[in-house]
Amino acid sequence: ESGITKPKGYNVSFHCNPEMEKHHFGMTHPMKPWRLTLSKSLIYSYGMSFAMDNYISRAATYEELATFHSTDYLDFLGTVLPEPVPRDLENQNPDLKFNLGGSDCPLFDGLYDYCSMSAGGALDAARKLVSHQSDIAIAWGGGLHHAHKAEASGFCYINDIVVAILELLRYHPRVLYIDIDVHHGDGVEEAFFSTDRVMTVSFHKYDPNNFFPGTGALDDNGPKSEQNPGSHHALNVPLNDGITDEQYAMLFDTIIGQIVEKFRPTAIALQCGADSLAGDRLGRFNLQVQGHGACVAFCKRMNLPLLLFGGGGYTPRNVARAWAYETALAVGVDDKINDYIPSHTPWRDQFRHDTLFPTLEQILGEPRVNRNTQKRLQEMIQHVTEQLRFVQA
Ligand code: TV1
Ligand code: CA
Ligand code: ZN
Repeated sequence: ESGITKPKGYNVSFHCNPEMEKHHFGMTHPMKPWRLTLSKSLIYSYGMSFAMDNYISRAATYEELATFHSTDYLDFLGTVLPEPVPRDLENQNPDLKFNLGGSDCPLFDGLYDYCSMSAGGALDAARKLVSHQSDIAIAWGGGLHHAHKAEASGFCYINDIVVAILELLRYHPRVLYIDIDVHHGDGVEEAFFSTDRVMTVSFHKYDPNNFFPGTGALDDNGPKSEQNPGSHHALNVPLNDGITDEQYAMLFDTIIGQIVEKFRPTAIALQCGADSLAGDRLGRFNLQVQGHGACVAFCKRMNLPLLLFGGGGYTPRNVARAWAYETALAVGVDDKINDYIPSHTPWRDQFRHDTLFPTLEQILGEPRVNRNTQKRLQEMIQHVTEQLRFVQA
């Protein structure tokens, strides 16, 4: 009858900033920061705040952002103003500075604040892990994996993941970065191309001509050179449209299991982009909330400090379902979550049945034809196994 209580001897921290959620990329832009508000409402409605340490994160400082980003770029990001007259969306300005101001990465009011708050949440989460105050730290407002050192890309301006992993590396010898967003985690991969202390692995839709960002082929494993300690530490799992929960879980468990055995990470950073769910406005996969969450459950079972980031996710009701379910997995109440909904919750019965696990026809949109063959999946496992022969913890 009582709500969810804090598990003993095991801590989850939840980092968010309501100010971040108020920012707008523009009316038709797919990235909607209010999906964070929607996710948090669902999480709180289930009473999960009582099982976690909840923090309003601060904004990252200029110096913290400069651990990865160039000062030229940060200075420009801090001073550019939104265009007074909105440009035609298709009319891309041909000479964008730092790729800022186009349709993917528009300039909007409070842009610098939005970026520094996203990174602040990720950094706070990383610090809870390194100080052993949390076992799992959650920053759904982070996960902006495309940002480069001196360039915005794909809705991402500041790479909060890189900044947070740099913080983990001050105390951890080896960090495993996993990316289940439907897009390739190119910015994070590139940032750690030349180190053997971070292994990056991204699962994504791959079609070099028709799907952003077009990188992340199976044999893209970083700059190949004898002198580069980072070679073989960038892994990619390029997928086709329509992959199912079963196929994804088989790949994820096999590949991540092998990596953990060989690379022996001391911490895991998992980007949980929810655009890999079925029915996503930009995605192409058939993952259900259960299949997406199974990745979080697998990482949790590794029993290592775990940082969970958000990322993409463009059908807000599904983003909220996935991140609420994954918060429940982190806390350890997923198997009985409906029992915990506080009795005063309005519409309690509606949620109990199908909020987190809607039936197939309500869900997540038209399923796509599955274009992933078992043969191709086996080839990918084979390739990863070969790369791992070069990896020694
Ligand atoms: C404004 C309004 C911007 C409507 C952008 C979809 C829009 C997209 C819009 C869009 C859109 C992309 C490209 C093409 C590169 C461009 C958070 C040559 C309906 C992590 C970023 C995807 C994904 C960028 C981010 C991509 C993340 N797709 N409508 N833009 N140019 N950009 O293809 O990984 O989820 O689509
Ligand atoms: Ca990915
Ligand atoms: Zn994405």
